[in-house]
Amino acid sequence: MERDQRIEPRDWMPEKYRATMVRQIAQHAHSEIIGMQPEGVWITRAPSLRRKAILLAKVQDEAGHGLYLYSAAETLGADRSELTGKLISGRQKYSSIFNYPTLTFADVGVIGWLVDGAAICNQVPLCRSSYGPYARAMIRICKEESFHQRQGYELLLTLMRGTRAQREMVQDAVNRWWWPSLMMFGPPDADSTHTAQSMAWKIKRHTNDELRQRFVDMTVPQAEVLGVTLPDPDLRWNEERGHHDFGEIDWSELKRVISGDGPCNAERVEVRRKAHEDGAWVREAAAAHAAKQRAAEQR
Ligand code: FAQ
Repeated sequence: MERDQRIEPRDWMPEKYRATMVRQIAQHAHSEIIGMQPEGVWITRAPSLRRKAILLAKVQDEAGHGLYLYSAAETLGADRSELTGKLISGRQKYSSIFNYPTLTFADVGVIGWLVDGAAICNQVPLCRSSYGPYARAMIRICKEESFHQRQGYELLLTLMRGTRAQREMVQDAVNRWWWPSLMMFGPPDADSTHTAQSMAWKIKRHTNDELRQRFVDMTVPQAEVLGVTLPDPDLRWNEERGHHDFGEIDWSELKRVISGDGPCNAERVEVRRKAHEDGAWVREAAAAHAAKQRAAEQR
């Protein structure tokens, strides 16, 4: 680790390193798959063909990221169906952010701007994560997330040039998504169970608080260009620190949402469970086809 070498699937690694990587990659994959839901429900209600095509492409990308990440977890010996089972039974987590509802089409723009913005901030350093397959997956994923972030910002710019009602819709969405976006980076460093070990193993390259600060600094000027107010009266530039100060995050809300009691947790998991069950025949058909192919090859 000290030599900053990449760990590859066949290399020796401490069992705890393997378990940590499976946990993080699985949580990340689950987040991508569950993360299709809040925006997915707007595909049929997109205001134009162009917006529908863009949103469809974005949600498909998220499915791709999820499958890509499950493959990375499989290189560590994890079993994909077991991981899905753990998600559905609540034994594995996914990002807190996807437990909030999308009330208007402006939410689609704000998810692109803030949620994908936070995801990029967190994931660009993960391109240098010590586990090879994960780090390489991050390169492609970050490129696509960057397109997602831009489409969200462009959507919001368009709405902000529209009517007063449209501008109010954007501001309302920003008000609802700002604090949950800051929570995406995880608990404060002092309360983070895994940061010290994951930093030592170079899985994580920055702490939760460092990345959260980077996100705030990056987002404030973007909010100014957009013409929206970030809902934090304590948000101001601190000349001495060279960073923005910001208000106290409601950590009890993050704890509640992570432990399953957010506004949409039950619905998100239920939709996933039903999709998995409805897809059983596809998995059975694929397995039967593969068995037939194998039998034909042996003849
Ligand atoms: N939500 O000790 P730490 C996306 C858990 S982006 C839920 O600090 P760690 C793209 C944590 O797992 C979102 N749980 O943990 C997209 C641990 O629980 P455990 C996904 C959280 O791992 C955009 C406990 O709290 N991105 O999907 C959260 O060192 C738009 C203690 O925390 C990734 O997963 C949370 N916010 O740091 C898709 C990035 N925060 O397992 C669709 C990769 C913490 O002990 C639409 N992951 N927890 O029971 C990471 O970088 C890290 O895992 C952190 C957490 C930074 C998330």
